[in-house]
Amino acid sequence: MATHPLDSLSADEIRRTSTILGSEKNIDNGWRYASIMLAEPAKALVKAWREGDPIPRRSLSVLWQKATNDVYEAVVDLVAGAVESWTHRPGVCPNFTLDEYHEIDHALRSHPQVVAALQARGITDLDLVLFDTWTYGEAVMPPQWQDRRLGWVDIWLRGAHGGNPYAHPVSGLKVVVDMNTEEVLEIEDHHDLGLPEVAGDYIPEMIGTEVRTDLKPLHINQPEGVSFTIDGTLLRWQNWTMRLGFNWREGPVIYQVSFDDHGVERDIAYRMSFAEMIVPYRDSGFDHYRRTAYDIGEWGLGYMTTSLELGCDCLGEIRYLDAVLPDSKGQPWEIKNAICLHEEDNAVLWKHVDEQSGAEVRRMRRMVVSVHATVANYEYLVYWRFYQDGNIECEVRATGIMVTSPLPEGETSPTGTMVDRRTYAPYHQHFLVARLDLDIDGENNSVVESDSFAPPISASNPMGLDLNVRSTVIASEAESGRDYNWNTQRGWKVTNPGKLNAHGNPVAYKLVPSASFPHMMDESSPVFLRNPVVGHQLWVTRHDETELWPAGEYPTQSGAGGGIVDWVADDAPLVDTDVVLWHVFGIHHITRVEDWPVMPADTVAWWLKPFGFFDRNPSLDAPRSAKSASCGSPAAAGDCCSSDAHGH
Ligand SMILES: [Cu+2]
Repeated sequence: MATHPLDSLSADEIRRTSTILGSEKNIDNGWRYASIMLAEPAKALVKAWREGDPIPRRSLSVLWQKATNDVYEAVVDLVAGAVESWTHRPGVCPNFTLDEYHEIDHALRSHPQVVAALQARGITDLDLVLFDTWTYGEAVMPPQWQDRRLGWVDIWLRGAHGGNPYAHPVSGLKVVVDMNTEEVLEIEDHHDLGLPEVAGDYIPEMIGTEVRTDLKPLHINQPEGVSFTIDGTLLRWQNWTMRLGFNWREGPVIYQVSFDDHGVERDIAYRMSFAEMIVPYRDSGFDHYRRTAYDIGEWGLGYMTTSLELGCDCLGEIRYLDAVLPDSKGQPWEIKNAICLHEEDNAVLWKHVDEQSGAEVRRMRRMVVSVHATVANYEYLVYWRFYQDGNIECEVRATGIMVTSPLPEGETSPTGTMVDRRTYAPYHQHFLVARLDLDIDGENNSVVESDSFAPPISASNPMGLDLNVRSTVIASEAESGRDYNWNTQRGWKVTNPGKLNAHGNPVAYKLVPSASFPHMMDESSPVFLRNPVVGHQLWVTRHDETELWPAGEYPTQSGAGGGIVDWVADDAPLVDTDVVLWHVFGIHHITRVEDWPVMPADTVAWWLKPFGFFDRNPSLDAPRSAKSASCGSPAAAGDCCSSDAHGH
């Protein structure tokens, strides 16, 4: 039973949705569900909702008829038990589903022509073969099949049973399939560069690596329990309160984030999530030219989320939340331990050592909300972290196995790094788009770009020492595509012009972008035209319930345009209004040999930091460490530090 309008759909609600649609719309086995998720009530309704009020419950389904490829969106009122809307969406292609992925694998395994093509290359043990279905962008779809639900299938070969499934690319061989009929439309046999003898395995037992035995156990215990509470989906920790959701597309969604500022509950964000991920491979070769994965819109970060294991994925006193998602028949399935909640020690929060008062030091603790997603060869580890000083950090780690390709003996590639014998890993980029619906002390916010600069030497600045900050209001959507500027250490503040802090300045949170990179694409190229959102590192839009997917609502098989560029076209004013930030960040992956055969996690992060939101350091209430009776004593300070009267 839902206890709040933002609670994600339960297994019962997913089942009820497909039951109602089944009877009202005759949905049978000729149909598939791409998704069923909570149809979120409008923000104003959620904010006005009080405990005890009726809870609106609606689901949003996307489903299609396999025989005709016709796509429908259905809103089901779960309280009334009736279909509320049923909308035909011509010309769009819904996300691919896990069920289809497995069915295509099954079909190709026994397809005579596919088996023969593999045999021609000396591949006879089908148990070693992995069929990896990808979706297309419209620009690279074969023209005769533009109206189909079309998959192209990469083929990989393990070196041994149980070995790395992505060890050996079967290069030059792709299968084009109709996802609805499971029909093989074409076997593209472009070239055969053989199977170089690569060292592609990484499991110690398989490769005889001697694993070190001198790593001592590291235990993280909280004998008195954790400092946070989880009540349904409501998480409280120290001064923070937030609500957690989960859906097939975005994975975790963090709602209604607020901070208790000396008894006053102050809003910071209404909704934060990852809205899209775009991974173009920057290599025009036959093996790679179709690779532009939209892992969120095409496949779903939620669908790709994997169960976490205590002691392996997460260390310490962990609380897990399970996730419930629909399969392609509209039936619920569960991801056990999908979201990990725990506290972490993170060294020192603040400290000063003084001759008279001694050392005053606080340990930094952070509340972490994390998920892991396995998207075919890659894993993405997502960490939302909340700190005692009001900071929010969003970190993403990429690990897993890189896509590789063989080359003729003696050749190298200008678009990749040699990582093994006759084998290179193409350069690629992982763009992520975070959707940040911030509400800084309410909805009337403005966004200010902040640049540092050095004014010229003048009478008032004779030594040229001065450093100033210039603030530029992003006044309307048309001017909202903004780039990071290293030369000015640019950041973006979301301010509330109607709410001043004790020092007379509008309260604000600052987006500190430290994981940004330029797109480096020709702006006339299909890859850029299909996802112009990567053209800038920040976009700002006026809040609109319907604007959720910045690279298009249906990016699968999409062409040019859609999403953010359409939304900013009306140039809505952005001053003193409800704003949404879209932050583009990620990993510019110039592949390394050390990333092979399994990639050590590459880590990027950005921050939301209070900037005059509080009147001073909000973490003065952080307690001293329990065991640190000696930490604060002047004697202890005198022992270890000589008196130093100079400030630095
Ligand atoms: Cu990468």
